[in-house]
Amino acid sequence: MNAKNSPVADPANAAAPSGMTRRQAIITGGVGSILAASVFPNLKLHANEWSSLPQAPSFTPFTQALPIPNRLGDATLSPEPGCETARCGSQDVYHGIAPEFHPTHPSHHPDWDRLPTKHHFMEVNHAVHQFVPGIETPCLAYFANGTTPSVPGPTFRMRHGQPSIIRMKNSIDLETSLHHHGAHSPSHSDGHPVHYTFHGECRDYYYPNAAPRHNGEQDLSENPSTMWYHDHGNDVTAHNVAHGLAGFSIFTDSIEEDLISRKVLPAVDDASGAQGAYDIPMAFHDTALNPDGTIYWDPLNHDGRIGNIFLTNGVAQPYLNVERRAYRFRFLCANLARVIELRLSTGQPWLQISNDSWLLPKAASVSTIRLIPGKRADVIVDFSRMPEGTVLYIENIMDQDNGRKPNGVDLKKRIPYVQLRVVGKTVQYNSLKIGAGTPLRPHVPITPDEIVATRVFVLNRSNGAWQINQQFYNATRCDAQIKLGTAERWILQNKSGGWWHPLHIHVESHQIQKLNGKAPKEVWAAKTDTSPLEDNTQIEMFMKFRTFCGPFVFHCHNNNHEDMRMMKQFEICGPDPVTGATKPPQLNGRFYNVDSEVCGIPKPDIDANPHLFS
Ligand SMILES: [Cu+2]
Repeated sequence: MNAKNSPVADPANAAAPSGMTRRQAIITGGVGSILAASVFPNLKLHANEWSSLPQAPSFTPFTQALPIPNRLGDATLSPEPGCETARCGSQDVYHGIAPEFHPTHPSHHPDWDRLPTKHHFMEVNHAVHQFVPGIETPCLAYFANGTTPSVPGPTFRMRHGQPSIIRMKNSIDLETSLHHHGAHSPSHSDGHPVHYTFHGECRDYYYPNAAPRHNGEQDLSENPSTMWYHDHGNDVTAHNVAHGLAGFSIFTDSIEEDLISRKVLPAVDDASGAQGAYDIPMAFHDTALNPDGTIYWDPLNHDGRIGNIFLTNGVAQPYLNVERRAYRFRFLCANLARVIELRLSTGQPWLQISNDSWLLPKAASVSTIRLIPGKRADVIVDFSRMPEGTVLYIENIMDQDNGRKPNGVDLKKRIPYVQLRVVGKTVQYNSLKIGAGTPLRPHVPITPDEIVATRVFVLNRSNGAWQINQQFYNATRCDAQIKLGTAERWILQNKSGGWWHPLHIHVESHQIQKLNGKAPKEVWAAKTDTSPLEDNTQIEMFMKFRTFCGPFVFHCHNNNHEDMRMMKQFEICGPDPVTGATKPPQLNGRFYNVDSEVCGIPKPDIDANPHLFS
């Protein structure tokens, strides 16, 4: 085992608030403990989270094959989405469906329905999974159509022009909200933290899978490639993600299909429709286990959870057999707080082809790839010149031992995450026609003359928790009212005293203009959805807000920081159909009430989220 094993410190014996033992707090888990922790924000129990972790169990790494999550299959949904008995408040689908689902809605464009809508079903429930070989660990998982649960969950497959509906049923005792990270989705379907479901409730997530419109035309430069989904429940995101609620979402369109047909990229699917053999998603996630095999979870840790077991697709340090040809790897950093910097153990550079959801304008050769929590990068790796029997590793060379920030790149502390074994005698030179500089997805820059507003957001720390502009997140407050169809300049400053914050903005990509006053490096210069707010960093970005009205959030993607209030809500406001003036923010349920009158949809169809806004 190559992981660093620290001395065991029994978390049950550490200090606890209000007479409660730490063990009681941990056993309580979930919402109860988080609320207890919120009452004592000044507790500083975790100056060094790493040293308080249970010792990692010993096992032999690279004995388990890298699992590839199954594709989320189609389902027959009954009742039909949007029908009488699938309305908000109904027994069947308590939260109904986005108003944009209805063809009479002003945002619903006819070309959304070019292909028939796909229906899917997933349930969140308890499961048991072997993160470490031989150790049965209780966790949470997404169950697809009654099949065996997997961690990560089943991979969404979506295509431009083909809407998808995922009916999500919550069968656990914490609230859940499904966030489709990097997607351009209606507010109702975006996984806003207060659009949650309780135990026994269903919500229909409607994804038009349409590109935003730019000057009236669909902007295909905005179509995504590699997204992911994860839980975003209010206050419990970190808990739910740490316990298994995350998965991949892979999107294709005509541009991507053209690249595949010209052999610039490998096929996404194999002949059976399963994940292609040369297109491999890899979700990296660090965890820690208690001696009894349960997931170590400290609800009082507001700094950011760091683990000492390194999972790829839910398995600690697996291996992957690769043929002597080129592969596409889709990397996802699904850690809560750990920043990783990936390199090949041979020192061979990566050919990076995407940043977050979007293919780059041109493929770029990079020696390492730094991924902050929430971030993705796709790469091409060519094994054709490696002899059969070669063994190499995807390794993390970023050292980090607490939730504050990494210590820096340290080759002496590198940790191999995945072992790659080159197999087969057939050499397939030039299996892909791609190299540094190969054009991929065209990029449409937002220009300064399009900007109608500038906003400044300052990230800061207060009483052991996290603020933006000296405010804790409040779901009933609109922090930015944005006019539909406009572009804005946002300036984000990290003044939180030496902490790093991966900053994720929902619903639209953002285009970094300056990072600490300088132009960003090539692979960051087009589109991104999660930006690195390192200590004392300032990022200036342009964003355009299109298609969907309603409330969305942006937040730190260190999920513990996010739950401890480093989040803000913005609302995209459309024109009043009578006066033409921009409607003021209505927030959550009330917004949909107003809009339902506009488009003629009966009010019971909409989501008033009565738990919070009765
Ligand atoms: Cu943060």
